[in-house]
Amino acid sequence: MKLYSFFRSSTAYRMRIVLNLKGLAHELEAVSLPKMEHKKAAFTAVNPQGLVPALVDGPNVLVQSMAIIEYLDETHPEPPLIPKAPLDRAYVRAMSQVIGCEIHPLNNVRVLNYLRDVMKLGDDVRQQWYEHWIAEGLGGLESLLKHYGKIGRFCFKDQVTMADVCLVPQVFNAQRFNCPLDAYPTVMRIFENCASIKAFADAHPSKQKDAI
Ligand SMILES: N[C@@H](CCC(=O)N[C@@H](CS)C(=O)NCC(=O)O)C(=O)O
Repeated sequence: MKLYSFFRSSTAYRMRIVLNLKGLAHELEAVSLPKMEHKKAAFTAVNPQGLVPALVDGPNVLVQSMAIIEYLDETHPEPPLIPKAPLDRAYVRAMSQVIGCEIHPLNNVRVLNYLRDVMKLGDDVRQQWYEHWIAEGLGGLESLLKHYGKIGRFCFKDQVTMADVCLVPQVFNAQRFNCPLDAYPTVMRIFENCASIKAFADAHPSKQKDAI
């Protein structure tokens, strides 16, 4: 397999964690977002949407990190990243989607660039925007994790799932943008528990060859 990745991309970070957890051999092809390589023909030939990650598996190219996670979980079931029982599956998908649908898209590079280049908003306002959606999203996640009472060491009992795979890169991003995180002790405990697992540690942006 080949993963098109940028070290700081949180969606590519999700993919690196999953490939490591499942022990799947892969090569990494770096696509620099600051250099706009994701919009150049060499990459749009792979993913016409011009977003990382993209995963090449044999003759097939897969896009959208959460769809790829589900694909890898179906084709390489061990260790499972989505539980078996329908209610548990819905719970794990829901926790994942809080991050994947309600935080990440609002704070993505192209959104921040649009706020700067088209809306002409300064750094302070863009930081306020970033922190607001982190607070909304992680605050919601913290409440939901407590509400459902399914947490153990991880979002779902003591089993690493897609929800943890989404949580860790999102917290990394929030830390990178100096967002206050004290209000989310459950999220942060899960984040720390994941950090001690090699598959997560090896996927960390600072460990990547393209880190700048
Ligand atoms: N929903 C997509 C989002 C992919 C995405 O937005 N990737 C970001 C990096 S985390 C990207 O390529 N951004 C480039 C840009 O915004 O121009 C997924 O989960 O794969």
